[in-house]
Amino acid sequence: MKESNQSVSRIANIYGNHGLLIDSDNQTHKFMLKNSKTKLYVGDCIETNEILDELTLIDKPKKRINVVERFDKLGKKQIVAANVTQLLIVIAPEPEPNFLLLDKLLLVSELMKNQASIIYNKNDLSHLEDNRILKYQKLGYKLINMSAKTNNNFDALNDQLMSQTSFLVGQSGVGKSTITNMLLNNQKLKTKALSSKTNKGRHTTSTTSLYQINSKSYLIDTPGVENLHPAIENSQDIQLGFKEIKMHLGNCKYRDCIHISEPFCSVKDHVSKNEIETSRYENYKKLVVDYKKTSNP
Ligand SMILES: Nc1nc2c(ncn2[C@@H]2O[C@H](COP(=O)(O)OP(=O)(O)OP(=O)(O)O)[C@@H](O)[C@H]2O)c(=O)[nH]1
Ligand SMILES: [Mg+2]
Ligand SMILES: [Zn+2]
Repeated sequence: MKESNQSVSRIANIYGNHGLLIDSDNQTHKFMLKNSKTKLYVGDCIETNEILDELTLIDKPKKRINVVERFDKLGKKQIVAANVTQLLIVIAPEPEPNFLLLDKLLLVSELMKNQASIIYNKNDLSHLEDNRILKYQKLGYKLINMSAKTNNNFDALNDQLMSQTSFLVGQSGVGKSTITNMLLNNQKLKTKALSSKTNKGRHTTSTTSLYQINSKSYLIDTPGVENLHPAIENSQDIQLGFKEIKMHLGNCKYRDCIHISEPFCSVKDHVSKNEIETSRYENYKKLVVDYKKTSNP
């Protein structure tokens, strides 16, 4: 038995009412919930007086700072992880980036008031020259240009992880688990080659797991999470996820302008002057239309 004075552990994974937790010394222990009705998520913080070698009984988690949500197969909201401080959105030359998904993930992050960075992985396959990607740097997002395969620029990634609970997201096959493996060195996770026929990634990671990188840094690897759910209350919230739109709010004629068909719209004005990228504005419109479809079926 290990005695520790009210130290905080984090939930690493959960299967029903049991799973693994990581204590403050990066040791993994089995736990079981005292009450199977208690809601517990990966990333939850637990105050533990004593950690037992065999099985630690858990009462309830500490108050969460936030949760990451997605839709399950039936379209129901589901919590994927808790207490995340940054989203690391992974893209790669292969599979071909989905920019609508990238903008949606940036929206998720902005609404969570998290910081977001973009990882361009697999730069061994293709140099980062794509203006569609480089433009995100101009918007103020950090862009980490790296290769998990050749270990290129891993220091930049390590710096970005310091004292954060980072949530790796992105299309299946971009290399999230490979990046996690590089960071962990020894704890090998499963990764699988892209399907050669379609070049699409296979869903190899099937559960969400938290890993400790060092005493203050944690990383959450998830299966391709294309159905992450932004915490939108109404369509007005979507503009808050686009920095270059947000900076013009309040300058349109109508206070509740959503910048689609209204006259005297400052946002549309900046789009027509090419001061707001058309592709970003088009994605903004798609997200508004999509949201309206799902909220008023
Ligand atoms: N050339 C190259 N291949 C890479 C790199 N990183 C990952 N891969 C390959 O890309 C494929 C998919 O990697 P994974 O790490 O399984 O991708 P993932 O994002 O975890 O995918 P899901 O778990 O399905 O969401 C594997 O064949 C990796 O070897 C890289 O930097 N360069
Ligand atoms: Mg994976
Ligand atoms: Zn407007």
